[in-house]
Amino acid sequence: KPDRLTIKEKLRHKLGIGRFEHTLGVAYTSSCLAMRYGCNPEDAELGGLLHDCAKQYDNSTLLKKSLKYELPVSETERQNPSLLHAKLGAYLAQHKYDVQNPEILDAIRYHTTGRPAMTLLEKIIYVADYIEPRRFKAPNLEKIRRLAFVDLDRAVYEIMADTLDYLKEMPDCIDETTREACTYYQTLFEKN
Ligand code: DGI
Ligand code: FE
Ligand code: FE
Ligand code: FE
Repeated sequence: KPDRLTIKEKLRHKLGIGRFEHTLGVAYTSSCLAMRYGCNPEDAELGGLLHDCAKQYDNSTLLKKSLKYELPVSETERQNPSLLHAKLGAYLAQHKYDVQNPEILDAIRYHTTGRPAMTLLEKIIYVADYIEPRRFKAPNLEKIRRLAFVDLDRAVYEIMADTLDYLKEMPDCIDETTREACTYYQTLFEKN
């Protein structure tokens, strides 16, 4: 089983101090949300710790490594390689940090775009990434921080809506999965 302290130690050196602090924030926030919603808090913490483990690479390195490990790279990802830190992160979590739980790997893989019908753990990491205490200057942060502990699906939806709103000036850079995810959660809340 991957050792959390060893992982933390590695990440502290790999990520800058700011990103490492963000990472710890996501790990602890994920663990809290897991307690609230009945998910395994250690899985959530591990997913949170590793969600940005590929975030330190620049665009050309992200692209190069993704191709080297034969990860599927869409046209949007080729144009916006920063998106790849999620997929590459899932790959590295499995092959360099020895995480084998597929649910944790998917939570890392989809933490940037989200996706339709996310699992509980996926939603937890996705939301924790947005609300962790070190995050500032995101729209509606206070409201979403509270909402996250009241209605997790609604929090996912609000984050997606704000993200899409932020990206609408550059529609070409919106990933298909981001779009599908947003449509899915929009429909979910229009029905209710
Ligand atoms: O890695 P973090 O900064 O902690 O957070 P993240 O992985 O959720 O990345 C957030 C950024 O990703 C945010 O600036 C919005 C952007 N993003 C989300 N969906 C898409 C996207 N960027 C592009 N180009 N396309 C998307 O579909
Ligand atoms: Fe990220
Ligand atoms: Fe995010
Ligand atoms: Fe993050």
